[in-house]
Amino acid sequence: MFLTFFSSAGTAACSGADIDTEDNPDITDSTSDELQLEAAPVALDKVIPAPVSVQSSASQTHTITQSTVIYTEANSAEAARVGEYLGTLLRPATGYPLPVRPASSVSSGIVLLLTGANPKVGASGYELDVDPSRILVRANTGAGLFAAVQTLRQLLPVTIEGSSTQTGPWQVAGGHVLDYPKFGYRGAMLDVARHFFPEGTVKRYIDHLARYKLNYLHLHLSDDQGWRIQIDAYPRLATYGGSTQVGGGPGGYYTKAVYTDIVDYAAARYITIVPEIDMPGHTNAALASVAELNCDNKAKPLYTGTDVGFSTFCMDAQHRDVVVKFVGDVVRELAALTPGPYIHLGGDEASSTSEPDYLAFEQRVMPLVAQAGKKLIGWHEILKANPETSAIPQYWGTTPTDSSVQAAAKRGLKILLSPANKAYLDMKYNRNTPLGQDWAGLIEARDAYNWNPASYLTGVSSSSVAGIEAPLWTETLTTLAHIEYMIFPRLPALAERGWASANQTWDQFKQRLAAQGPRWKKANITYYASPQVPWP
Ligand code: TNX
Repeated sequence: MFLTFFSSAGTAACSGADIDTEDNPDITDSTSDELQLEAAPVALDKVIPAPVSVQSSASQTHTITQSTVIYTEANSAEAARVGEYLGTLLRPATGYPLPVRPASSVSSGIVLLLTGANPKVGASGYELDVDPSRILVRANTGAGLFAAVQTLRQLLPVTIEGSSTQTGPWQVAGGHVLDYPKFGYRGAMLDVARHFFPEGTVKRYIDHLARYKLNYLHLHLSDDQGWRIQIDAYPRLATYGGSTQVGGGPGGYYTKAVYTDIVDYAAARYITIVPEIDMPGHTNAALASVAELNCDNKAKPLYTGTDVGFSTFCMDAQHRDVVVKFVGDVVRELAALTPGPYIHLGGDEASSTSEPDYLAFEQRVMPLVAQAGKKLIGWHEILKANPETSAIPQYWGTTPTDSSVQAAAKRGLKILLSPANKAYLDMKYNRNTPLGQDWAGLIEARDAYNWNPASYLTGVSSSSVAGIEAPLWTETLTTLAHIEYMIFPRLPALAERGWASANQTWDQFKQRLAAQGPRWKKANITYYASPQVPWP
């Protein structure tokens, strides 16, 4: 099913094509094209994800100027931090000082308040009021203010994405927005195991998620090809198990300090990291690093191919306690690095683990997550082992009907939706896409948008859906440009599915999506210029 497409140097490729994005005209690298200034400000309903409700007041345009001040809720360090984040977004292109000060009045400037919001906005939403005298944001939480900031960013001209001073005017359309998310979990995954990506790439990925109001980043930290997180109890996991990747490149791993830095960077953007250690399959890197996890007590060789399903922890009578202790140690160290509520223990494609061993393994390791004070997420195969109702199975099938998922929902479990033929960001867009895979089908921009998470699964009601997550597996991806090419424009389509209440049509959405293209260009973000989208 899985072929090796690339060496990590991007040279070797099978299927006849040498695919290097540098030379591939199909991969739009950003250029410094002159971008045309739009005369009218961006309409309030033209943002992604679509807000819950919008009332425009055409005559009420607000202009941000040299003397604009960002006022934030007095006595709230958190509101001040969001104000500072907004200032950091707006200063480069405007060239304005945009100082951040405690709000005493709400009558001028950009005002971020943690009081007076319509209760409907809940813990993640916001209200935005724009008139000539001020831009007023009200929310109940920092997360709500932060979401409003992302809306505001999209309401400003494309040139706001510039990294040096651009010509204004910096106008924002007048009116009122009331906005809050449909689902609590809106995520993306990055596989840093098949290819390792350095801290800077992960942070940029986080910035991309933040733009579209996603609030979870699942990091796939281990697989057959690499173990990417320092674990003090077993240092060789990272130093040896992390020393290669698909294609044989040098791999890498995150020290605890670097990982914590990523967690903090995400938290400052209201994104929670969900760390995954995949098991009992997808474990060759661990089996290569810790000999006693193998039935013959011999460390496996490192693996740099792209097969799946060949590795397993040993669950025979002599090894099961060793294996369970190993998992417990790893989970404890991981939990200590994780302020968020979830630890993901994988559980997929364990085709080298016998059914009884799989059940015995899961029944012993699943409780370790609760013992470490966290909740379990696992690929939906864990449902075979009857996890407790606080566990979240992540559905990655390609059909809407799955009896184990239906039964789980009936028992009260919430399901996280990642149907591979809709939400997998590593699937090719079309037959000629130079990157990615096609085992779950081809996913064009429209396909990523055209489904409804609330009613997708047969026999599972909307109230049993935790949310959606868009996984990016990286067997074929080696650079930031590759990552961006695969996520843009599908990530915003999926983000809207996780956030928006109204089920807009593709024809409505594609117009808003088209308007993002010039922003990506201006921000030097690589994307796939899908022919389905009427780019300006
Ligand atoms: C299936 S989805 C996998 C991954 C691969 C991916 C490639 C899932 C839980 N397992 O191991 O990387 O397909 O698309």
